[in-house]
Amino acid sequence: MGKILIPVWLMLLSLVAACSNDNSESSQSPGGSDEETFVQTEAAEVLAEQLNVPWSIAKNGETFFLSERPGAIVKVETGQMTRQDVRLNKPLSNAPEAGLLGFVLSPDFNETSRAYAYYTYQDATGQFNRIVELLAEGEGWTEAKVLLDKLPSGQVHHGGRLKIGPDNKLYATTGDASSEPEIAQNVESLGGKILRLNFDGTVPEDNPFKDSFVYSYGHRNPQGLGWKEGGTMYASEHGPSAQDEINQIQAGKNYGWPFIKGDEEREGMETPIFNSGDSTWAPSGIAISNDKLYAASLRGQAIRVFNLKENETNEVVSGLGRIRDVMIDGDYMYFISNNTDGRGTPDETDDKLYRIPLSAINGK
Ligand SMILES: [Ca+2]
Repeated sequence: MGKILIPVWLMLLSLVAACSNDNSESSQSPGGSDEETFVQTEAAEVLAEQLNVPWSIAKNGETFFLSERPGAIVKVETGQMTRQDVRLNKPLSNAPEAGLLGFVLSPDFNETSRAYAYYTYQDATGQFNRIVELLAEGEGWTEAKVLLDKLPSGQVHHGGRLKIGPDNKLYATTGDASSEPEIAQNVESLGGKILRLNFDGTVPEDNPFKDSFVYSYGHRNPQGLGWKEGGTMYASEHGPSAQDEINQIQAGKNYGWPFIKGDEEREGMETPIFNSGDSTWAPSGIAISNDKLYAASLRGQAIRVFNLKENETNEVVSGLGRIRDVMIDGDYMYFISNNTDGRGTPDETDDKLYRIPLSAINGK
């Protein structure tokens, strides 16, 4: 029906990539082929390549810091790429979807060299996620302090996104740890939640539940967080096999997992503002600008835009494989591919950090 600019051979490659995978982060051809598609992939410029399962993008001036799931930070500065060691106090888990995930620079990074990270570890006590403060020292990073430990972890669904809100608090997404989805409904558990922390690891006094890090609950595996101008918060979430979600997040609210999904409604629970229906986006990082929410899409192999005013969605970047994170700064959108995560079909230059002018993707 619509104008589809994806070359046929890329569509075929996507279909080939679909065959060996079976869960929500996995790789498949884009759904919703009857929708209008605006794809401006030709305008994307490569800023770094040969990244190893990159997970999140942080930027300070014109310097990028990219977390890699196996446990490194890649610094990209004036075209030079340095892979920096991260000295963590616990052994990283090598479970599927696990490892060094979220990474954000402290707002006072230039003075303090501080950053925050979210990682999955495995030791004699089990497998958990933790949120830590990292310090940049020379050409590496050291775990300086634990802010929050023993976040539930399982076979998959580790959550992992960190973002600093417009209120200058640290937010984190946690997954339902896959084996016990009902923990998402238990506000005493920190799994299946969006959490809100002070930078020193204490509970903000104005959190919705007294003495609790829980900001919202009933989440399955959220991996994207963002705020619209004016402060309205949004999150992306992986659905059970399709039915991926974009939610508007409000303090103290219940987002329904595992009781409702897709369009379903139940008293006391929030229905997503967008869901993928029978197709799968597998949305991870998000970025918001001018009432448009852009989501990195793994299985959807695209960046998908959600027009928050018009309540419409379509793909804006496609044909580069799995996309893990997206950020907007100034006139550009930056994003990282995720073809080396074991569920894609990488070439010898994958994965990559890309830059595309916002003017090239605001065609709709
Ligand atoms: Ca939900």
